[in-house]
Amino acid sequence: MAVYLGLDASTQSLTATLIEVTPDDRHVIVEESLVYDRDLPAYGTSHGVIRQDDPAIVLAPPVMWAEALDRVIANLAAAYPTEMARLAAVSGSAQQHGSVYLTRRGVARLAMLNSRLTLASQVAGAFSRPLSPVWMDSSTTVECREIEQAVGGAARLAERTGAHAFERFTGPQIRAFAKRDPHAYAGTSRIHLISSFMPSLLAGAEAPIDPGDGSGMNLMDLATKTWWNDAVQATAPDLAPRLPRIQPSWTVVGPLAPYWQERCRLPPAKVIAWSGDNPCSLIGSGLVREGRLAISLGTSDTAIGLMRTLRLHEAGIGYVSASPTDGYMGTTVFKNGSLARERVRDQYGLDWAAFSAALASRPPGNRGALMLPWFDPEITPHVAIPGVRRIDLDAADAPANVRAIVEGQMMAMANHTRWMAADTSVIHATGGAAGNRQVLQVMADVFNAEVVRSRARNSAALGAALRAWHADARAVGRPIDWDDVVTGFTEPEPEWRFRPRADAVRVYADLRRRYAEAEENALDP
Ligand code: XUL
Repeated sequence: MAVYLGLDASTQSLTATLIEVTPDDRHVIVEESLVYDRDLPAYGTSHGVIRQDDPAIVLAPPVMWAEALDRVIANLAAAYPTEMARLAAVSGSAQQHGSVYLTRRGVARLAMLNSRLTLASQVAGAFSRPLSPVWMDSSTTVECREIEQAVGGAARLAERTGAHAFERFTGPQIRAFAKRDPHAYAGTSRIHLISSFMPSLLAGAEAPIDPGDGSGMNLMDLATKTWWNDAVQATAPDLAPRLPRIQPSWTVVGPLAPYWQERCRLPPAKVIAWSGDNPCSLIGSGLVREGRLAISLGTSDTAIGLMRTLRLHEAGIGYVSASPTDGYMGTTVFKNGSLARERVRDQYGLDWAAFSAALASRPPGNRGALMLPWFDPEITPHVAIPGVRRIDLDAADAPANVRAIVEGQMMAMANHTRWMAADTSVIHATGGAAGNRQVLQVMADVFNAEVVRSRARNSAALGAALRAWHADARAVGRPIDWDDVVTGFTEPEPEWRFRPRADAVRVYADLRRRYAEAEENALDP
């Protein structure tokens, strides 16, 4: 009877999912979250991030993530002592692309954690950059073009790394840091992804980057899963020695550091390499075979799907990663996800129940009213200067605006994800807004696909727990295949199935074309 822990360090919270696996039963013991704004207010974040006057710059304190880890593990150990005593392995998932900059002494500190002191107090001085850029940062357009040019063009960068240069990707972020603060860059000994920094804290030793999250850097050769020298050279001076190793997603980094064993009375459980939230979500949604899409409605709205053979998007809308199950996965990200829905909710003084009622009170197609929901700079399509556009939509009409944002988000997703999946007859919805039946019906009608809801509230944390189990089984010489790993955990909930309605599908077939035109006009006025 083994217990596995999956952690998800997302934009706004740290979630833990604890699972138990026995020969004839497998189940989730508990899923719980620490919310940065609410539970760690001293860091002054809003929705987990720190913004500046420039809307393109979005940062977060890495010491906050360390404190969150300390608290979540201590809480679990206190609340579930018998289960945590049987912990066999722990893995995790993290918001993608964000980077953590350690000094030489900071790296050394990882191996010397003292269990009588808090983790935050010990790592507070470890960073050459006290605020990390996260995936919402879009301040590196210049660096994107410089890197593309230096490697022989955007198409060549995409062929080798899976993506054109994107502002949030780690390579352009590192380049911007090296240019803006060369002194602090010179004092940086190691640059981790959030997904390699967190397991380094757990193991008390430097963890590798896995190919799934490594694909989100514009630095990794997708075919060989090694650093691509041309991109490394093009990004920043002397970058190679500052990068961690890339190792398979099932790598055992080491046992839990003495810090955790002594402080929380935990066994020497295996620390497994972490990955990005989207690669972990793929597993937590049960998408271990090609042909379906999963859509996560979270801080970002993100569509993901497994790909057996590499298919790139020519215009560089989405990108392709190595999947932690092997093979590839496509990803298309929309930055204006849950925060944009919340902006509309708050603007009209609604709560979520009133938001749903307003959504249901308007017909599919919203009588032709459209919204391009670009509250923040948008990733898909690329919008540098934010600004909401309303077409045939009265800004004072609350229900019309509610319907318009949900329909706009779904139409943008349907239009921009056609490149990813051969068959989108079934979509697995996850994330906070997947708890809203009205929203899922709009998704079904717009995509003309059946929408099912994944059972896990947090599919990334569940995917991380399942990866911990898979890696542990592999390490002890009893490998299990992915179909087996996800069985019993990821089957959709029977009462949460939404079939497309023929009348609405017809309305949206037309409206999706109008939406695409409206987007083009707005982008190219
Ligand atoms: C993926 C991306 C987002 C973050 C959100 O490319 O930027 O989905 O991973 O946590």
